[in-house]
Amino acid sequence: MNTGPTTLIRNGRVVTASDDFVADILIEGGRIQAIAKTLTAGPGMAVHEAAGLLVLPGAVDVHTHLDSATPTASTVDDFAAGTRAAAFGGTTTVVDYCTPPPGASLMAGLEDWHRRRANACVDVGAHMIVLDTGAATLAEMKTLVEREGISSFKFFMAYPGALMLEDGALFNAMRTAGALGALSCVHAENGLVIQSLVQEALAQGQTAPRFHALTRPALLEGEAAQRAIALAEQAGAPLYVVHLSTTQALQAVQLARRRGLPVFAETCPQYLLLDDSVYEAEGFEGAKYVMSPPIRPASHGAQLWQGLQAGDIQTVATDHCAFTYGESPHGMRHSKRLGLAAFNRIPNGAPGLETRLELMHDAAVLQRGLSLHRFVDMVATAPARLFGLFPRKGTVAVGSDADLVLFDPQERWTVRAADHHSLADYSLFEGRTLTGRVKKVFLRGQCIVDGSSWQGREGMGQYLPRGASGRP
Ligand code: DUC
Ligand code: ZN
Ligand code: ZN
Repeated sequence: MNTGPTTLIRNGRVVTASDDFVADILIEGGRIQAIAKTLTAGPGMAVHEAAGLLVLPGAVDVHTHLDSATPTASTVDDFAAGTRAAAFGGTTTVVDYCTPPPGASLMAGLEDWHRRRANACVDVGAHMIVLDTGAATLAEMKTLVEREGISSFKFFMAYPGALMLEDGALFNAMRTAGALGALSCVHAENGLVIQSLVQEALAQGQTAPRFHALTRPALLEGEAAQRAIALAEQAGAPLYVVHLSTTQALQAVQLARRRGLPVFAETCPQYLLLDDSVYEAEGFEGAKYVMSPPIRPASHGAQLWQGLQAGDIQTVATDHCAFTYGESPHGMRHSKRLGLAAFNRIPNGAPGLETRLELMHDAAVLQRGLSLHRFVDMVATAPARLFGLFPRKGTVAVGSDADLVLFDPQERWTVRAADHHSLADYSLFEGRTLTGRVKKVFLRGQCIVDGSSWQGREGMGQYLPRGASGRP
């Protein structure tokens, strides 16, 4: 039950995936109560003037890894730090990947995830990563969907011996997910061939960060995406390709969609806005960009923009999986320096939660002429719809949660990691000047960000049980 103050947001330009109008918004009990040309402020109401600002739905990031550990490394952002960073960037809903510890059941993994997410500052849901397809695991998938509101699963086609499902298991997992009305999310890279290339590179003494990218070629993402699509078609399951980064994978998705298959794709700002020259940086600097899939040659980014424009890529998420570059003050376990001796030991992942909305406004709307509607759709509405959160999240409508962003479309500013709230000590976009800035953020009617002032609270984020996923 939300008992937030009655609030009036006045004279803002409300932009959703389909509408654009100037109005007042009345918020009561954490929900949008009324939207009208003119609403009158009552006694004791908090009034926020939004003339000249866009009023956007709180953004929805459906790909994060907060407080997430592997045997050798842990992400530096826990739920408190990561979701505070999200809020400052206008993201009020996060769907995070729950990785069950090796040997643990999915339910045990979920319990542990709930313990870790308890200090979240924005609302959070979970996808479950499935590492085996024994009968007990398949039965747990059903419980997760029907009882716990977890309606999407991630399957890895990479990392043999650790996370990868071989094709038979992948097919079984997809069939189970599809029958439950859940969405199968795949990490599409051919893990076995990559393993060979990595071993070969290391044997030749090729240990620098750039070999991470060279041993994960684009072709192997395309092949895996194609295979995932074939297996999902055979399983009768909708499919969502996460962090899609290549022309080849995009073409596979486009072909499937033209055939009418329920295949969806997500990309991330780093694949749209950076190119593989980042790996030529001095010394160990390239480690900042070690993530999987890696940053690709520029021609791929150009194709991804076309895919977004054409609607073949539906969502832009971050894959926020933050490590520090330096060792202090958070310690070696959180640092890219774990891989100083060899690229395959560099923790995989990068920060991004705080900058997605502003980067995409600048790059998509101002630089490439995509509409404001399309921008809102890719960062908020489409992810909410695909992952069973709409219309509670992802739009501005009477009855929806009052998760709102007041956005100045004209303010110019420069990205600096030093100004960020993530505990990561670098940004992939350091020094980039953007136009458009988040000014105020409301979570269920409570103003949690006011300029540079934090007004939220750890633990105020609620768990979001989700409905059926995989329906656009
Ligand atoms: N895949 C992800 O989605 N995130 C981090 C690393 C990876 O391989
Ligand atoms: Zn992945
Ligand atoms: Zn990820």
